[in-house]
Amino acid sequence: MYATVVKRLLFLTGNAGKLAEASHFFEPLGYQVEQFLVDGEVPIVVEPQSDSLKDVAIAKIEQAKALFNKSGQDAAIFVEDAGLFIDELNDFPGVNSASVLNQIGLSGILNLMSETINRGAEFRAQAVLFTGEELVFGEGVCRGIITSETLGESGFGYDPIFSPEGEDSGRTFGQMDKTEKEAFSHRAKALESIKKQLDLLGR
Ligand code: ITT
Repeated sequence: MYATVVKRLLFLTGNAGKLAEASHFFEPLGYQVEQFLVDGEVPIVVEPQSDSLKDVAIAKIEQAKALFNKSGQDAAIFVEDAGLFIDELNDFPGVNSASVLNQIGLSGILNLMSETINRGAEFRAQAVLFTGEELVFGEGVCRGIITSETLGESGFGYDPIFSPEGEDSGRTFGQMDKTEKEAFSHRAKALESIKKQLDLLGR
């Protein structure tokens, strides 16, 4: 009998919500997800000015690889870039979702949309995993609507104002637990795609 090998996955992120969702997804599949730290701190990562989540994610994984070489541990490394793209606001806040949330908050988004009838929007996620030999990319999109008020306190970020398509009772991500959100989310789709490719690679 061989012992089950637990694979370590180091996630370079400063976002505790993203880390918790990646752990929730990967741990039942035999991965141990840890935050990527250097000297006990989340390293500072420079994000390029770009309209492309993929360009930002590639810049992050390159920086993670450089830091990882120095740390010399045996693990896969992982990054993810995500954002909320609102139809009537020409995809705002998009790649700037983190800074916009800091600056105007959920109430700022709701105010911008107070007269807006078309409430369509989507979350997009671009994940990249470095196995130690190859880069594996996964993308996910989740369509939905921006609600007219904040609903729920679960999740993080924009979750209380986003209700995914196919959620018949109109609940937001903020009103769901992790398993429920995973059934719809952009992140779960991106991670699912990565997992399938790792299986094909025999990793
Ligand atoms: P990193 O350190 O991983 O870059 P971040 O918070 O900067 O963390 P992103 O740039 O990927 O992460 O996220 C952009 C913003 O979109 C940020 O404010 C998130 O809170 C928000 N966001 C991303 N995924 C979300 C989700 O599933 N639900 C709600 N908000 C989300």
